[in-house]
Order: sequence, then structure tokens, then C-alpha cells
Amino acid sequence: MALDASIVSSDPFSPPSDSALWRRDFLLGAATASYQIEGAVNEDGRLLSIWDTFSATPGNVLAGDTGEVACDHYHRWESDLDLLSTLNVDAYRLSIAWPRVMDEAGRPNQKGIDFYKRLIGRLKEKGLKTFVTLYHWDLPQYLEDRGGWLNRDTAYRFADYADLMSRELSGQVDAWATLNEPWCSAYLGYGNGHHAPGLANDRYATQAMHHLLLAHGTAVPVLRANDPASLKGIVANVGRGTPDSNSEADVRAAHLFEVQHNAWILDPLLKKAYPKDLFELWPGTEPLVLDGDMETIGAPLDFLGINYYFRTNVKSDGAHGFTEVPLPGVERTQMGWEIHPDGLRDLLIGFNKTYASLPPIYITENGMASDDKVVDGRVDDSQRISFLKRHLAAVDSAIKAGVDIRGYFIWSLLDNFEWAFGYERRFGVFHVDYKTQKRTMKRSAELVAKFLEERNTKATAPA
Ligand code: IFM
Repeated sequence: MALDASIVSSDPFSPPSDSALWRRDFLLGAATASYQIEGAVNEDGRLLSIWDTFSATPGNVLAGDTGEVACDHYHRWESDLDLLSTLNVDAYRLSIAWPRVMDEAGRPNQKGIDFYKRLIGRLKEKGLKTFVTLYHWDLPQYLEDRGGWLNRDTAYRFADYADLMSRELSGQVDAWATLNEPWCSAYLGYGNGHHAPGLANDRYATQAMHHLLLAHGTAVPVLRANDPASLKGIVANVGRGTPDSNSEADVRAAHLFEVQHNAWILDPLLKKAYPKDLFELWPGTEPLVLDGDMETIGAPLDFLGINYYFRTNVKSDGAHGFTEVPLPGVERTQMGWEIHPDGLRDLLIGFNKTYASLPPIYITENGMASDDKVVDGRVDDSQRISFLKRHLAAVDSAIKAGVDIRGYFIWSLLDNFEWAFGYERRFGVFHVDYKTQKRTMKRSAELVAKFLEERNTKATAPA
């Protein structure tokens, strides 16, 4: 795909000359996840995942959409990786589908494994850094049938899976993330039922979270042993909560919002303890924790992945919790999420102060959905261009404030299956026509490519 010659450096994407984004060692990449793009759910021995089951149940996903075909990436992976080259990015973040690579008895499924070997091999040939997430929500259904993340044994099965994949891909992966967004798996999956497996109970959510974090902590030493040269980390989605008023109750509500969204995950990982305030919010929901678990969970990390999307304005609910008060007149995305780049900067600076053992950070997801249309072969996604630019500026200002941030991944490379919202919400910098599977470079992608071309030329030019 050729770049449009009309894109000149006066285009509004280029960051200021003192921005860290010009540094060659600051990684700029794009991200995807297996269930959202692969399709081919019944091919080459792949087993059912909880999202196959959940999305096949009427009423769970908008318009009855499923990941059965998605972006057909399983068959189109080579040309999709070429899109990364067109984008000029340094890195690609992908996830492995657990039910594609391992059967119920824990035996490898070589055909599934070979798919990822080919894919990651090609990324290496292209000189791209590879960030691999082991669990981006597609739990094998047979494990859910035994209790899923409510069953402690799932954590040990996850370590087996991490063992298999890190032996198979040793030396090929630059960074392993154990889990993507355990908050979503635990809270949306087991706390409010919005995601697979669709259970709704706060006590389930805290227990599922504990087992997810235990899975992470059990897998980290396995990954270290099998693939010593790579980075090991985890990816957390974080939320900014701001108080609707200066009242003590509303300020407390905003604090509790951030405890529930951030400290619930980051405290056990970085302080080896759950935040006490979580159980003020959800009294009586303390998970069952065995001796040694918190040590396991708090194993040192090489990096922390941060996913950020929006801010939530809250007030006290008059009891122990918070309730959202949507702000009128603010800019929002197709998801209805408020665009608030300062929230990203403030959270990063706050984490740097709160956690003495904060590892280097990669922004592993940031981006927005818009109702993008192809008109005369082009997609003008001007709101996304401005969104990316403002969030990258927020990252740069956190770096200038002393936070060690090493890279940024756009969510997402392609429009894809947006979970309970199906295919309606478009997050990609490449548009996907789901009828024909045609990919069209959006204007945001053109500008990212142009900026990176310029950055690479500058970085390699003789002084
Ligand atoms: O599409 C998701 C992704 O799978 C996880 N992080 C948030 C994205 C947008 O909702």
C-alpha cells in the first residue's frame, strides 16, 4: 500500500521536536488480540473458548456478532503483517489463543503452535519487536466447565500453557505479558456478567482476580526459565476517576473508583497486598488466599503494560461506593467514552509516586472507536488523529515528569470484534470491510506512517 504523496510534514500529527517520541528507542507499535481478529474458530484443532460460547448465546453481543470469522486473520496474517510494515511501526503486540495450542489433556496442538511460529518468525524477519500476550480472554471452555477462574487449578493450567509456549517460542519473543486486563476478566466476566463467562457476583470477581493474579505469578518464573532473554510483565487497564464536587464524600468516591480499577490489580503486584478499601466498597468479598500466594503474585516484573482509554466522573452513592455522573458537553468517542488525555498523564505520574517498585512502563493500548466509513477509497478519521496526538503528548509529559515509559501501542491495527459490542465499534487504524475483508488505510495510519518515516530518517541521518 503506497503512502499518499500529499501527506506532508506540516500535517498535524508530528510531535514537537523535544518530544521523546522522536527517540529511536521509544517503541511505537500497534496491537491486536487473537479472538478479536483471527476467526477460524474450528480450524486445525482449535477448541472452544468461553467467547465462542458467550457470543453464541443470544443477547450477549450486539447484533448477535461472534468471532467466528472476525478479520479472517488466521488466513490473511501475511498481508496483515505487511500492513505493519506500511505503518512503519517498531513493534507488534499480539495474543495467543490458548484453545488453539493445547488440548484438554495438556497436549500441544502442533498446527496451532505452528501458526504462531510462522507469524512471529515473519515479524522477526521484518525486524519488528514482538510483544506476546498469553491470555487476552479466550479461556478454553473445558476449563470454564470446571469453574474457570473461580477454580484455583486454572492458575496451574495457565502455568502449563505458559511453559509450553515459552519453550516453543524461546528466543523469538521480545516481551511476554501473562495477562491482558485482569480487571476485565474478573469484573466484567465474573462481577457484572458483561463479558464471558457472564457471571455476576462481587465475591466471584474478587476470587477470580486472585486466581488470575496467581496464574500470572506462577507463570513468571516459568517464562524466565524457558526464555531468559525476553521481558516478562503483565498488562493492566487503568481508569481515572474524578470527583463530581469537592465534597469529602465525592472525593472519597473518586478514590474508591481508582481503588477498584487500579489498586485492586497494582497493589498485589507491586505491594503484595490487596487494598483494604476494596472491601469497604464490596464488604465481605475477601478472596480465599493461601500462604505464599501474595509472594508469588508479587514476583518482580520487567515491565508493566498500561492500557488507558477514558476518565469517569463520579459522586458518592450515599453508602460505601461511587456512582457515575456523566459530564455534559465533553468530547466522547463512538463508545461514549470521554476523551481525557490528562487522565493518562496524571495516572502515570501518580503510579510513579505510589509504587516504589514500579517497573518500566509500556502503554500497551490506547486508541478510540469511531464510526469510520470508506468514502472514495479513503477513511478520514480526524478525531482519532487528534486523539492519538493528544495522548502521545500526555505520555511525553509523564516522561518529562520522570516516569520511565518505553513505548506506546495503538489499539488497534485493524477494526475488529469489540467484545460485547461486536463489529459496530471501529478501533482500527486500518478499516476492515467485513463483507469483503478488504483493508483500507485510514488517514490516522497514513499520518503515523509518515511521522515514523520522518523519525527513522532523522534518527539514522549522520550528525
Ligand atoms: O478491544 C479492547 C481490548 O481487547 C482490550 N482493551 C480495550 C479494548 C477496547 O475496548
